[in-house]
Amino acid sequence: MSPAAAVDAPLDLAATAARVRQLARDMGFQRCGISGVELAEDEAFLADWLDRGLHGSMDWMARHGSKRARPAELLPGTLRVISVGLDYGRRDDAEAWQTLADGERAYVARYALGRDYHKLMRHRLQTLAERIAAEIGPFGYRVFVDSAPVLERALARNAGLGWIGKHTCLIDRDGGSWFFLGEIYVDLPLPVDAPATSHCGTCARCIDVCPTGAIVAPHRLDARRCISYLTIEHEGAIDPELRPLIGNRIFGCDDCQLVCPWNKFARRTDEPDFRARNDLDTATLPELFAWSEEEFLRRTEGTAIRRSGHARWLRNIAIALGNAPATPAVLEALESRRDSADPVVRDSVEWALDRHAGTARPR
Ligand code: B12
Ligand code: SF4
Repeated sequence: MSPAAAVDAPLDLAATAARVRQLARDMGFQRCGISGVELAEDEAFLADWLDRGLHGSMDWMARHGSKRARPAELLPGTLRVISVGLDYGRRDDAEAWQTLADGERAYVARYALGRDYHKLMRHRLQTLAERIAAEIGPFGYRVFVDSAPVLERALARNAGLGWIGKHTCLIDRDGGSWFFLGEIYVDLPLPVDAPATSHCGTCARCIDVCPTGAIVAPHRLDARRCISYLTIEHEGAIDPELRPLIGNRIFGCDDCQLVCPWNKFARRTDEPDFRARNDLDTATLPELFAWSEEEFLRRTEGTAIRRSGHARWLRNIAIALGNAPATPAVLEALESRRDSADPVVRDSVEWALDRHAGTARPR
């Protein structure tokens, strides 16, 4: 990182911070705040989480040592972090619950229905940083959107964007938790915001609703049980004991956020890129199970779903079909993939058919 450039007059840091917030709003970010780089308590929590193995097979969470909790180790010279939040809320909770209750339909997490947020946000953050530089002169910075070892929620909490709820998502009292996070690490000693304080109180709805009991204590998530991890991050077969609990969630999970009372205050995004593609908010399991690999790649281009690949997509849908009512369409869909070339898909299909055996399928 190059040092902050010398400018003719000394930089008015308070005015710069105010401009940063204004420019962030102009770029479409609903939230913006500034924090320092001190994360010692969070670092200890992260180390404990990793020691307990709660990250499962996400080895990349452990790989970067202390960099994740020490911004200046990731980018030398970093003094402050500008955190931004971008809404993806849809205000369709009733429809989401209806989908979850309809075993033949597929539930895709709200965040993944539209375009992948990573590129969109990174591009906007880069433009934001360039605009700041155009106004104050060159300075050292780098933008991140879940692209490097960054403790995004802790930084955003310290920047006043919200508090870390018992489900571990960041919640803003004015807008709930349906928003993505991104950051700009900067070498400017900008004035910092006050951290947000917690407003969860005694509410434990997220812990109680979690289908797999993944929130093992307030603020402690066992990723190995989380449906989001199982359907998106986990490779290979899913633990048969957890399969029935997954229901029709084929990519990610939102239950802990859907029950959160603070999401009553969430706004509906008007971001066209976040509109559902391929009717993923209304699709049925047999429809999605019929996608060939070529169709999967074409239809999911530019979305977060594409990265996890066709085989995992089929594995997840096969499990959901095993949890669905044994209708002819469900059974036919499963039969159609009994000879899948992928052993994990085949295993999931057999498991699903076994579940239906005795109900409708003569075996
Ligand atoms: C790994 C990861 C996952 C994993 C693990 C989740 C987890 N809770 O860690 C899995 C795959 C399960 C996952 C799922 C989801 N994720 Co995710 N995920 C991440 C990622 C890459 C890292 C998170 C991390 O650092 N985990 C490490 C653990 C230790 O962190 P933690 O549990 O939050 O603990 C921290 C605090 O709670 C705190 N803490 C807790 N208790 C206490 C007590 C004290 C005293 C103190 C001081 C601190 C403290 O210490 C820790 C460090 O800050 C971030 C992006 C990023 N780079 O940060 C996105 C991110 C967190 N995910 C995001 C999203 C949207 C999701 C899902 C909603 C997607 C979905 N619908 O399926 C789910 C939500 C599940 C859930 N309940 O968390 C968003 C969250 C936005 C928000 N408003 O919070 C992020 C920030 C990505 C982004 N750029 O927007 N995710
Ligand atoms: S995302 Fe789903 S499985 Fe994961 S903690 Fe929340 S409710 Fe539980």
